[in-house]
Amino acid sequence: MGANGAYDVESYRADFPILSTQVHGHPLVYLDNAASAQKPRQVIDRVSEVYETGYANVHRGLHYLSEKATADYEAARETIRSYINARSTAEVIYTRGASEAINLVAATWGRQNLREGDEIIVTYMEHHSNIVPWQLLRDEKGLVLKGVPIGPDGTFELAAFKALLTDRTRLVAITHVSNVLGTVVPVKEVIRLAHEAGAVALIDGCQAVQHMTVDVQDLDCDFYVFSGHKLYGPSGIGALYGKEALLEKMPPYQGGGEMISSVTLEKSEWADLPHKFEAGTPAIAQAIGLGAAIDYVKAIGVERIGAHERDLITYATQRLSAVDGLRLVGTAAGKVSVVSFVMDCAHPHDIATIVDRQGVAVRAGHHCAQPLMDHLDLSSTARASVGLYNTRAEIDALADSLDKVRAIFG
Ligand code: C6P
Repeated sequence: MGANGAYDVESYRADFPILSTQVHGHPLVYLDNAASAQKPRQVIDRVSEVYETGYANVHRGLHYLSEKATADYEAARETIRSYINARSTAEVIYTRGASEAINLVAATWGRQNLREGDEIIVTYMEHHSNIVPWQLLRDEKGLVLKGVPIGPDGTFELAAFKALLTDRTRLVAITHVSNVLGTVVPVKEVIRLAHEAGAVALIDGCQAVQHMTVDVQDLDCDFYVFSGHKLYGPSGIGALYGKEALLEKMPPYQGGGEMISSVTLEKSEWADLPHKFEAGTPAIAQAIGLGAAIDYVKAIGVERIGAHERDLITYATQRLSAVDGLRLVGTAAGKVSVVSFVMDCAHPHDIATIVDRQGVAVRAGHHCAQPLMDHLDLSSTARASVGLYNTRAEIDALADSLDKVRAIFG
């Protein structure tokens, strides 16, 4: 494996034990990577190694294992910092995932800084995780939540976004990549415009960090969130990036061990960043596993992964467009990683069930993006989403299995 030379998909596939399993008597074709990616041997082994030779609670013990676990856990934080180019590890908060990271910002920065009448801008293609926390806060504080409409092909229109910015806009909370449409939002420009309007910008990078280089300093975002499990790491771990100056002023999210510097019954004082936001025993092995996952992705090169996936998406777009009665949902220029579609002969749930019988895993439903479904006048879609190990032959297997759907329902 190396960052130079040909993209050796077969050797990467060999790193993922699950890819050699069979489903319903067929080789597994895993095309549900946007929901959660599979794990390479390097991550599985690293997590096992932690439990077998290096596990104890972190930041608490003076014994060898606690010191080792703490060093490995903090080394993984440095790996995340370097991956997204944060200035300092003080700006990298471990969370359970993107959802918790957004809830953290809503409950701390949002509760502290937003007042009645203040406006938050999201888009119609947000995941529920980047809508519901703001609705909860809106209802508590009397805020206004506005949604940027999306073009019929899934394009993010900057003009529509600009039209919603006002002098009451305090927060712009926008996905980097849509989990349903694959649309890539020009977040750098969105952030610049948000700042120009005096607003803070939060970017949901759940569907971006595994497909493209993310440089939070270059983007100049105030907050950036992602989950480890879509980045080939364990579930139960993710990260919140926040600018240090903002994090410093924010109150803690949860109270408990680890997030304090001193406690009396009268009052408590908070630990320094990033620990102020990390109450309780954290997901230790998962964090170290996420570090291993990032090392794995970096060794291949995220830009090379992205190029491989773009080729697959172009190919899938061609193959699926040729399936009789199939309509693609989301065809914005420059889209990445997912292909959503509907068929005139079958409900998406039926599609997912039939293709599963051929060993092909896709997701069907509203994909936790109901406002988008309403916006596009759909109840659900089927969605194939690719990862670093998928192949054109697997896209062929999907297309062939869709012919079976047509044969059964058409
Ligand atoms: N989308 C999908 O199948 P969590 O569950 O916290 O790890 O991630 C939530 C989340 C937030 N933002 C975006 C853009 C997402 O895609 C997701 C998760 C999965 O599309 C599961 S619903």
